[in-house]
Amino acid sequence: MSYQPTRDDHFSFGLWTVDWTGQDQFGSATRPHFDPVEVVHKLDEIGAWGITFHDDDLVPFGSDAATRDSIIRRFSKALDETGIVVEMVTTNTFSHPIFKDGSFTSNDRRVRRFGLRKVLRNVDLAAELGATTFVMWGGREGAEYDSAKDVFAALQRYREGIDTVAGYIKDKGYNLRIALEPKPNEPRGDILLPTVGHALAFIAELENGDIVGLNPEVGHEQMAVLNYTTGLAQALWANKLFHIDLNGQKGVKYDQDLVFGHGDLFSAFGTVDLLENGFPGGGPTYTGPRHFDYKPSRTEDIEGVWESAKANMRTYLILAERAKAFRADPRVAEALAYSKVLELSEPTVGANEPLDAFLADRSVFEDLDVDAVAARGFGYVALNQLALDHMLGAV
Ligand code: GLT
Ligand code: MN
Ligand code: MN
Repeated sequence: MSYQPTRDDHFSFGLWTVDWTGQDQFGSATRPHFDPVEVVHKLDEIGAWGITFHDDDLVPFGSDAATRDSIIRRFSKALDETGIVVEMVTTNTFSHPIFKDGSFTSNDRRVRRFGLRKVLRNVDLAAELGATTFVMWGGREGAEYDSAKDVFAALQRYREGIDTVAGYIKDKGYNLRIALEPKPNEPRGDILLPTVGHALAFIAELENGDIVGLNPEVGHEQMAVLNYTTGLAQALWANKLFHIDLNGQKGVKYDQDLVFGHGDLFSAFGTVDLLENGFPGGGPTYTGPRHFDYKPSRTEDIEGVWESAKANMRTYLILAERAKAFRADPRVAEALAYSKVLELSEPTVGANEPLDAFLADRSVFEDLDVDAVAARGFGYVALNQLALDHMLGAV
């Protein structure tokens, strides 16, 4: 197999990903910026389907209206020429110094009002360019010191902000949904909505939560020592998996944004298996874009940037092929049956079993051979080895 991506794979990239110049906290840029129009053409050439961006990635912060219009016109022309789709748009509420204490949750009300206007303006642009997802990553919404933030008030303001944006989307009749992106820390010491679970609990408190879901990122969950695939699964269960950020992370350290699969490969296999094949026992599936939010390493030159972009898609396609083979293998079916994986889909109390009957059923409790049940192994290791064999092609 060639692992050559096509439009049907729905791979998309953030403009800020391939356009990262390598500037970090310890050193200056190792590469120049691209012209966004060139990025659109290059993504088309390597087989991607979509592009995403922050307002400021495309139109520099503070540009006047005429400059903004002409940049957007030029960019749209490149989209038309290539067929590359803008599937998601997001807002930069973290780079400019005004956002040093956050945007929707800054202690300074003037900043909150400015941030809200910046986001609402960007919602209009997202709708104009046909995006269907509006990501909100609150990287600066947090604090370094517990004494610095009234977290109750911060959550009130966060809710106010998101509800206002969601209400605006509804009023305008835009075909857009908001996807919140959790992250535990970096750049703030602690960030609000640090994990998928926190964000789901927050969404449940919103007035307009019906159009608010999640955009979980591999590395962000792994920075919190959590299982990304399990996070995706719970978001799917809640019907809130609106978008994904795929990348790689090696354990608990700074946010690495490596190529997908270049961190925890086994976890990446589980992720692709879930995305491509769904839950073993059925249930909701993810049908959105396969979006990469990675950074081409600072060591790479321009050719290396595009090689690394291709590496994300190639890894995904390899894992997709392997995950399909894993699910189709009769030995896997046997191992799944032995492990009772599918038995978990059966309700614990039967649909037509009154609770009285359940309570009176001596075979469930009094007469159950507890030791015999306890003695039986589940065979999960053998099942997992089959997953590894398939992942490595050792079948
Ligand atoms: C920033 C962050 C990413 C988010 C982007 C969306 S911005 O690059 O590190 O994880 O997805 O705002
Ligand atoms: Mn990241
Ligand atoms: Mn991200």
